[in-house]
Amino acid sequence: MSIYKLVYGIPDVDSEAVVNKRIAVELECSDEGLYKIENIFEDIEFFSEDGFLVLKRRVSEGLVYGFGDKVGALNKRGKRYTFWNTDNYTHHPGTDPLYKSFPFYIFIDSNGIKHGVFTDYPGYLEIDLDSEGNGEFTFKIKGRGFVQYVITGKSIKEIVSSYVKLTGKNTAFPIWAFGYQQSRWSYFSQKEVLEIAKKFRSRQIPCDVIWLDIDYMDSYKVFTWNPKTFSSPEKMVGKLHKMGFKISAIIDPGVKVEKGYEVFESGKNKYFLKDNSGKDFEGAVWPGRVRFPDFRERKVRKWWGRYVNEFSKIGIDGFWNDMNEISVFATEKELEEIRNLFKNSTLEEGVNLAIKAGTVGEIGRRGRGEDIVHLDGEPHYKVRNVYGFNMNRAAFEGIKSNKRKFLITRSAYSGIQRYGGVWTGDNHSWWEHIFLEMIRLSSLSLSGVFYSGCDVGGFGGDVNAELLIRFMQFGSFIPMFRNHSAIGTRNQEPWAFGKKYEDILKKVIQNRYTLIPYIYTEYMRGILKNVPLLVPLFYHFEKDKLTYNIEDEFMLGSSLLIAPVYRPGQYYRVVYLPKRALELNNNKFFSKGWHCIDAPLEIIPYFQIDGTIVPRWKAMNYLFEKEPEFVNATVVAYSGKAAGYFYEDDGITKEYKKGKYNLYKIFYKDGDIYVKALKEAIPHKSRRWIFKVFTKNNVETLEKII
Ligand code: MIG
Repeated sequence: MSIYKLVYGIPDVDSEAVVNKRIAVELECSDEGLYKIENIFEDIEFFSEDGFLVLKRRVSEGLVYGFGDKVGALNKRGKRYTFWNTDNYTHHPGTDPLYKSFPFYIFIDSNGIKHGVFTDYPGYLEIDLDSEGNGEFTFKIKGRGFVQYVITGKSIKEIVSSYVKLTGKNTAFPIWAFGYQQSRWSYFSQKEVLEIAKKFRSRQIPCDVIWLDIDYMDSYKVFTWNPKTFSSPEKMVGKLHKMGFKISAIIDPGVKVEKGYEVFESGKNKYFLKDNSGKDFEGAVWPGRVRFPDFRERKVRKWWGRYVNEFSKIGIDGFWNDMNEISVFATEKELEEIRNLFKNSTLEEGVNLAIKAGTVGEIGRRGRGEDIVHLDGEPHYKVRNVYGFNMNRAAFEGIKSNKRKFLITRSAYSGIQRYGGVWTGDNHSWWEHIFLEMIRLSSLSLSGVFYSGCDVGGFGGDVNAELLIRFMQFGSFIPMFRNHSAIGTRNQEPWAFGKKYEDILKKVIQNRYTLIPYIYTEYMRGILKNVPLLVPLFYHFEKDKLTYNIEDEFMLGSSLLIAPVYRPGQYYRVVYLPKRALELNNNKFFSKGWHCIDAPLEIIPYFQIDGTIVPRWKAMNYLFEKEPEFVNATVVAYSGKAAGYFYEDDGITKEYKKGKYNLYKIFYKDGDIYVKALKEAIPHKSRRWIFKVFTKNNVETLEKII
């Protein structure tokens, strides 16, 4: 395993994605850029053209995975992607660019030899993965130079973990981040928020987190509360906490231009991005006229971080950083252009212009590279893709607490895992998006982000009962299980479609809660060992080449395989199993290979791989409601042997970093259960464990105090 650093041209901006610079071996590139690394690839051309630098590389046959949550197939070969963080609220399977930039991919050649390539450039970047079909990859940047890290390794696991070592370990989320979460744009008042909370408790539908979208603010001014609709936020938060909820509030980067508004006054002419004339750059977003903090500057992060910290003090438990691509609806200049265009136009032209007007802002355009200047003088096009990264970082660095932070961001760059997690942005209540999100979340994991989620139920458009159930079934097996939807769309809380569907959804959510000991164990072991939680099948079964193109199944941890239903009217699923496994709805064994599995509406097929033990407990209404008295564990031991893990810590502080946790390995062999404490650094509460053991011809129950 090695990491090589290649330098092309004269890189003059630092993305700060790489934290562990020493582990890379620097290799020299000749002037022509002709280069070879252990016969992996061959650089054939390197030239500059109209302000762009272009590198062409010959590659062998092979598959390509990664690139964060970019859309497209799991295997990205044959596509061309642009890295230019963009707010696209109507994205579909062909849309590019999107919110985030993770220019990291893993290459698997036809002999199974693997390597990873991380192109570290935070400005405008295009990567063409052989879209011409002539065996060439092209890397093109707007700028003077870039750095590339090439990671070799024996396995995909090794390459992912090296990449994470290079770009930084994942910061651990608190255990409640694995509970169910309810959001909507928006719950419009504290009254409505409390009503939603009460509904969860009275219906006994488990829920841990409630989210506040932009309407909690006063005129969308960041770090304020609407005095009418959220007149006593502290009381509201207190009540929610008493009921066992955590609260996560949205933060937008644009600061409203308003005389006397403190955030604006303290930031103006000092902390905001500039335009070409040296004045603060202005754009229009939700609050109207806004200016944007330059989060790349440490002093700006400190200034912003203090506000986040202050704001959190009434008990806000987490934040989501939105609109940080940055998304700008329009600038004065653009509005002026559009106005001119509309003058003297015919009706027909007007329609076309209106369509164009709709594209003012981020959608479909590559502008604003030239008209924004950063405080250190860098043009925006060289550093755009780390804007959201640094906004999330400002919150991470600013919140003073010994607790783990709960921060997610929509825009991100490689290395974001050090400061938080991500969600995939504005998907739709479309069947296609269940499928798409499986691929996006799997690819995010390969790109180093272990806590990720998508808007479950779909953000845009109206969901229907069947789609909501299938989306929620899928959502119950992803790291962040958050139902969220857009303003003006149909409500999609678990009770939104009446009793019959509510009952099904309640069970779906409860099933998630029964799995928390397993999910948390796998997540925390992954944090410690740089292993992602949700992964494509090939991550754990890379010797099985058939898994390389399976994109509608995934693994949650190393023991559970999930096969969501993602088309309407489908009451079965064709599933590929890379190993014998137990289907957990009907407790039936299936051998390695292809199977058709029953999936009536209330069932999502999911499997426990043979040879594993999965700890579970009884569902609860929220995570710290009560200490579970016993643990149920499923032992799948067709051939008489199985093993699994159980991890425990306080779930909320950073003490795990100092090794304050317990980790047990549990074995089943010769008809009995054995436990080995791999680490026991905190007091352990003994519990009754009830093991349900599935062997070839038998099911039995064993008990043990652990
Ligand atoms: O312009 O805050 O992706 O989750 O609900 C839309 C309102 C702004 C976009 C986010 C979405 C959020 C919405 N926001």
